[in-house]
Amino acid sequence: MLKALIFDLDGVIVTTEHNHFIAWKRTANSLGIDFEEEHNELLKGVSRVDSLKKILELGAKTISTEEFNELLISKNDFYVDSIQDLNQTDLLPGVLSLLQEAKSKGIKLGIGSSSKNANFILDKLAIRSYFEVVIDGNGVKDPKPHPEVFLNGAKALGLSPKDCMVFEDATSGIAAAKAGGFTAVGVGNPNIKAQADIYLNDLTEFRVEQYA
Ligand code: B16
Ligand code: MG
Repeated sequence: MLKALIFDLDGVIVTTEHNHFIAWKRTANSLGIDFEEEHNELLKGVSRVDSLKKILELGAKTISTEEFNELLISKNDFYVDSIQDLNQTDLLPGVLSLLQEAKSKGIKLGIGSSSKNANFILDKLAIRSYFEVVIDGNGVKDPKPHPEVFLNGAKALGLSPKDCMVFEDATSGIAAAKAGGFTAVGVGNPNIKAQADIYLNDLTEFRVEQYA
């Protein structure tokens, strides 16, 4: 029985993935590393620290801890600057109506994001009040593909993973959802179609009554 929907944020609720890409491309290029959309696919849903590690691997580069930490700060400053004007019109198709419908049917709602900027983004989008729990990159020890972020979400909602659906746009997130025993719904990224339990082009395709 479906009791809760847990949403990834970047790429499912809002298209901030392109902003992450531009910010990481700038960081990678400053290190002399080529970075294109196909490389960015590997970073979707991946924590900030692990993303920079992957970029360094890609360029077979080693840097000091000090430089590593400075790059994390400058990437985030650039990224946060680029999303200052984010607002409710930036929500992906079907998000608002799905949140409203689920809420009216008594289905609980949560966020399970790797992003440390999740609350800032939810406030910009003016949808924070829909969610009973927001688990983000600040409260998680093991990032996606580890299931911790979603398991913490289910626990905070007082539910078992089998009663929750997880909506994700990234390989790491689908892997995390499946490892945690959730139904993994892939959204808007054809690369994860085969990996997900259910696949939707966007959230307008999801029918609550089919599962509730
Ligand atoms: P931040 P999600 C993830 O958010 C993004 O997909 C990923 O590209 C980003 O590196 C990660 O958050 C960390 O974000 O730098 O803002 O803490 O898709 O899990 O909602
Ligand atoms: Mg995502």
